[in-house]
Amino acid sequence: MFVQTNEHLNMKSDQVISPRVFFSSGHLNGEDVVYESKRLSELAGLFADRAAAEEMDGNLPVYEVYSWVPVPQGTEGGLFFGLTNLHPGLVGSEYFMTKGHFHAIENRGEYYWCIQGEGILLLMDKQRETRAERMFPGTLHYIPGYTAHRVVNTGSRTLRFGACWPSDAGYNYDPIAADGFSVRVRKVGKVPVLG
Ligand code: S6P
Ligand code: ZN
Repeated sequence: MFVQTNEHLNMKSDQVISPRVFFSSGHLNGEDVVYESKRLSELAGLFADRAAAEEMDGNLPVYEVYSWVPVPQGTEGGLFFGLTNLHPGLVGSEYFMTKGHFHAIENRGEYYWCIQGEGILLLMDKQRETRAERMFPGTLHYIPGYTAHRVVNTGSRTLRFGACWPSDAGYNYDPIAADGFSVRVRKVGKVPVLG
């Protein structure tokens, strides 16, 4: 990786500081980057066919999340930056997906953008009305406040997407843990079907 140093810039080192966080297509590296890996064993309850999930290897990685947290969680006015790698796979006929969440401060919005792969972003409002947006490289998605968001990998390679959200948004997983989304995405024949 090419890193521009202060020497390249020919400036006094107290005028320009070197970047401390690096974004490459699959990783975030640097200060204040938090990494989390989600394995099938902790996600089994998301899938309609729980028995199928429990028959599979619980160590299977389903997705990894890198979050750059440059200010403490809960800071008003700041932003976080994330990168999620959601692997391809099926539990029964249902595609691998993220847990999905509302934000703890419900009115906080977010951007997602797709870097690699293909999938579906499910957006569910408080009345459980769900709409879906296709994701493929280059798509940009605005997630309004009061809207639960989940990504489903309908492709054959890792679906990679970026995210940017307010540092005081927080997470509320409880409504999804209790009732799920109102729409599931299943593979029927060779294609994804919502229902
Ligand atoms: C955070 C943002 C993403 C997700 C990540 C995993 O607001 O939406 O970084 O945390 O894609 O999804 P989930 O639903 O397991 O947190
Ligand atoms: Zn979010």
